[in-house]
Amino acid sequence: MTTLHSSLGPNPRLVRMFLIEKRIEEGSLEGQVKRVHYDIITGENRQDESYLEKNPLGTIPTLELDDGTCLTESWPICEYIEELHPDPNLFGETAAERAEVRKWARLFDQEVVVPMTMGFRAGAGRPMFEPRMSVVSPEAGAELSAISDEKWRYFDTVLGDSNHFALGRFTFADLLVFCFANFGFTVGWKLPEGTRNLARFVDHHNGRESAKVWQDTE
Ligand SMILES: N[C@@H](CCC(=O)N[C@@H](CS)C(=O)NCC(=O)O)C(=O)O
Repeated sequence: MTTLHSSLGPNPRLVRMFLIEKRIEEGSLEGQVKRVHYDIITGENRQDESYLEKNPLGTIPTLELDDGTCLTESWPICEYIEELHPDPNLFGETAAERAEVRKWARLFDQEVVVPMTMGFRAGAGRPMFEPRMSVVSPEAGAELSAISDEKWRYFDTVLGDSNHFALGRFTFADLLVFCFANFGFTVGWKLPEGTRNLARFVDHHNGRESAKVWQDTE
């Protein structure tokens, strides 16, 4: 059986939401995917030797296939799932559509996710992350958080009246943005002032069945 090594946090929750959108939720469809939980607050993911063999970086998630192959990095894991389960389509039907979805996902990943997560690790997340990795100074962290907020504003503008970043329908790009907004909410961040389109977008997608993963305690 395929195993999803999972935890708190936006990356495993992105994959979990993706599986649910594909209706491959744990326990359904003959239990296609089993979920194993790690406590990332205590750093269990970086202490468990058997997990480090699956993912030497120690980060979560990892998707372990039946034959023992371990896939890491949330976005490629989602693309792998899409290839095996093309319906409902979440990355685009044609090469041009996929380029459009990946464009928004890539922009968001680089422009928002990188400064937001680095800013978090240097600020509120410092006690958890400083023993695990290089973390920038609190001042640099505050600057990165401000840069990320500026980019959230850009995403608010490009979203406009729509609830979708690409193709006029729900795609991986929406899922990525939704997960990182929710990650922010869980660590006391708020949408930057004036980002009404994003507030409406989050509210809209909160209605999805898959969004319930954000109510879990694990
Ligand atoms: N680029 C990776 C990031 C994975 C990542 O940073 N996961 C977080 C949880 S959202 C984690 O493992 N945090 C605990 C740690 O780094 O020890 C991905 O896309 O999966």
